Amino acid sequence: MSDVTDMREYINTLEEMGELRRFEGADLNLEVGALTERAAEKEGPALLFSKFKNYPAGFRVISNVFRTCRRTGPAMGIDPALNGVDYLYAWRKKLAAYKPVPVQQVEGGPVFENQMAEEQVDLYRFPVPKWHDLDGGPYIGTGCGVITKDPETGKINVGTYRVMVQNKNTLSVKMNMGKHGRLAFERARDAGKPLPVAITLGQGPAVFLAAQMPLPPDVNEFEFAGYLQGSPVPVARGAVTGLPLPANAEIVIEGELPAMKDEDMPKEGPFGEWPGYFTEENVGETPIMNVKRIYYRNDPIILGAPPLKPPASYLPIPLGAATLWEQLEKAGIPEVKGVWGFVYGGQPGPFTVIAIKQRYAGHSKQALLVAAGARAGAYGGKFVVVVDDDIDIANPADVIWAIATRCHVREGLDVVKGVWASVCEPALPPEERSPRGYTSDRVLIDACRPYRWMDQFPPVNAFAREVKDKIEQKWKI
Ligand SMILES: Cc1cc2nc3c(=O)[nH]c(=O)nc-3n(C[C@H](O)[C@H](O)[C@H](O)COP(=O)(O)O)c2cc1C
Ligand SMILES: [Mn+2]
Repeated sequence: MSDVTDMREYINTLEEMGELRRFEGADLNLEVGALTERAAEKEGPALLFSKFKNYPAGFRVISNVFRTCRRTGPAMGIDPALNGVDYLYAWRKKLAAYKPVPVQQVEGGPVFENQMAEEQVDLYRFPVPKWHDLDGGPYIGTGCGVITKDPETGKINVGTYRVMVQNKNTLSVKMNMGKHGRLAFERARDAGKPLPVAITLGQGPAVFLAAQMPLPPDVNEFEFAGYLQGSPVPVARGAVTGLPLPANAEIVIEGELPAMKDEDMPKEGPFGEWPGYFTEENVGETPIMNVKRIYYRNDPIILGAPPLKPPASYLPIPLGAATLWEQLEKAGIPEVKGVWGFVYGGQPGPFTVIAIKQRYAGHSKQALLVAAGARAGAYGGKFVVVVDDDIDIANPADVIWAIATRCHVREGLDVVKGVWASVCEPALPPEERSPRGYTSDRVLIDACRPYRWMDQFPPVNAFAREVKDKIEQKWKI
């Protein structure tokens, strides 16, 4: 298998695996977004689009790239034969063993094959699909990485924030409150200065995966991407910003975020977001970027990773559940056998499931309480379910069966009020939305067999899987 350190090597790998479908002449307005959604629903191949009407034939868009473990594995150094909770476990182990792989400083590189400077800058020269039918503008940045340097700490950050074209040389960059790029912007603004920024729009797959992960502030996402791909990310110094630009990227934009007050920030959105709804158009929330220069490879490829209505997603599994799993163990919850989410973005999301092997009375409630409050479980959480370890937590039918049959409702349900919420929480009443942030409530569901009389709980009326596998082998049904 070839290396996967840039988008083109990755495309070759996908092609060798029979995991890529090419389309020529698809309509950017109607077809690309719908095909991406349908392919994600079917867990179909990655889609590579070219020959858009009114654009140079070689300008391309790729989407539905990370939808399966088989395709995401080679991009993050995980065995692509693994699936479900086994893949998540391997990922959790890899995450825990993280060692930074410093970037490789280079001069020049493929991304510098073409450029537009100052008044030549024209973002409309790149094909951008309408990802969801009610999107408020062309979202050029979905599978992107926004590169900033914190003016106080000097730390480089790469984050995926949605990026909308405002006009030919202005973008909106929706870095939400508390995100690392936003903190850098606010610190620069406090000092009355613009924040230099660069955005990569198509890059090695590991750079995107690192950019969209909720990593701690001291982790440099380029170094994390180097760890994922097993080799340093080559970066060149940006002429306009001095920032490290991935030299083998497809397109990199350089410019600055002016020190604009919130109330002056222009309209952005709506946009179809990961919980499966459009977020409203917002005014006065989203910083803008004045674009000074665009670099791009010959026949550049934009990586599209639009959020989709669940269970479709831009990711194969809830990778963020690995972080919650780690946090549960760090908080001292023993015998956690797996963590999952059914509605997820970078975090396990509003329907989180934990499997434990019960060891003592109160063990399951303790797991619920920690999951509802731990950083990775709190943000965007809503329902937290704990089940015994015979339940297949990646299978919603099995989880519902456990809730339906094992939860003793009077003892097993709790509501916790006023927990840290995501801006994407659709059910938050308008009067509870505040510029100072939001909170929402959590439902804790104990769907484990009640510990104190567990030995009297009726046995499950199904043969063990191994027994069935063996007999099936013999009789071939
Ligand atoms: C397609 C996509 C779009 C995203 N859009 C946003 C966004 O608009 N604003 C935001 O704050 N986070 C967004 N995220 C989530 C961030 O990438 C994620 O929280 C990441 O950890 C942020 O990096 P940071 O922790 O370095 O700030 C998006 C993620 C993906 C994959
Ligand atoms: Mn970060």
